[in-house]
Amino acid sequence: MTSVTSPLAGDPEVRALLLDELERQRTTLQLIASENFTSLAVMAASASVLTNKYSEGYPSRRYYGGNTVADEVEDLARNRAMTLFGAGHANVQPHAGSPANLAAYLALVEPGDTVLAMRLDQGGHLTHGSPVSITGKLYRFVAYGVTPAKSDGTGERIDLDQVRDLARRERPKLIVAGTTAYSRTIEPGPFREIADEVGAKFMFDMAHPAGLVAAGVHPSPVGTADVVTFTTHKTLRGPRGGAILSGTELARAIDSAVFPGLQGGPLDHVIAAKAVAFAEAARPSFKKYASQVVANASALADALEGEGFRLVAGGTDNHLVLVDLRDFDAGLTGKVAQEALDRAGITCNRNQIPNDPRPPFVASGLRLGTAAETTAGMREAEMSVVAGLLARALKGRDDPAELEAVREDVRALRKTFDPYPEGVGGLL
Ligand code: DSN
Repeated sequence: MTSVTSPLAGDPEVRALLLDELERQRTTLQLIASENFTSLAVMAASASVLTNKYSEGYPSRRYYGGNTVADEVEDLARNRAMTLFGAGHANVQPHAGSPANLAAYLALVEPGDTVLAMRLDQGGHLTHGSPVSITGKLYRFVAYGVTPAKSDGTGERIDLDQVRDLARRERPKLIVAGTTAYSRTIEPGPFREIADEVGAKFMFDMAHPAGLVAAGVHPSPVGTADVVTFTTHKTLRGPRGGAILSGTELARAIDSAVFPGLQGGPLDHVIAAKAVAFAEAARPSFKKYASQVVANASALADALEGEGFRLVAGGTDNHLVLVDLRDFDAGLTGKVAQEALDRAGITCNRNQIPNDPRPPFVASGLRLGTAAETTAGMREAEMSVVAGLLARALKGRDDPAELEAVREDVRALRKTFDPYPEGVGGLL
């Protein structure tokens, strides 16, 4: 890692910071449900010469010259996305998930229209109409949530009766499904039926399960929803970015909502990296990976329950687990837990649980995901070890020696499951 040929040799300050981050990712556990470790191929494409190019517009319809290669790259990415998900149209230009969602709204509804979506503290996303998001200011969002918790774990599921009742009463123009902190399968069919009954369009934000959908281990909303938005960097294991799928009938509306409606020039280097990721996700090895992500989340859930944690929705069907910390320790907040775990080398994020009595900045839950550590090679057996380390760190959160001891154990575990055993090639 001290190669004198590093392209960053002339900027030792930035290089040192990037090496520190590489070291952090290699020596601590990455359990943030929306993160992953990309392949070196994805990383190389996103660090490529296409960062120099301006290509406002779409392939064959650009506002700048010199776009022959950019056109081919974007066509490749679009075609690979369409093939991977079985969609009639793909737009791969959104810079991230939030602009992808905003572009979908721009294409499907008018400012002031009513939209039905899941509330943030119930597992939804900021761009599903939170009052602090531009989406909540532009449109009239009405929120649905989950059913009450039940002691047998069958509660805290998306409340489809509430979705139907609200849809009948509010007559939304658009119904949004999709979550950021929901550990169960989301069937698109019932949403479609409700949308059809009230004459609404249906959008599915599959940012979290996109990789699971690509691999066939989560039901696909493509073909059922009018528009499907997603990010490429979570379970899909691509570069940071967003994308939108639809049928051909909405292609023009979606494309003009992304550009010129919302964005200027696309990030062509990231589009190249998206193309790489779509091809990687089409391989048989990715199906195995995605199944293992789900199996690992389930093993992590079981082990955490064994450590005395209550799991929201009683467990998981996907890549994430939402832990309610209150049964483990009534006085332990998500914020304190996240900070203690950081000191122990376990990276995750605090999260509100449904009907959380604490505000979002404090929260009563932790959200944990298995996409990244599965990429690093961990299996069910390691998930039990991870749950034990997590419980130890939280019990010993006021004891710096115990936190350091956990950190050492994490480091040792990480040596066997290193996401970048050879470093990151010539990139640093
Ligand atoms: N960052 C995404 C997540 O963590 O789920 C939401 O924006």
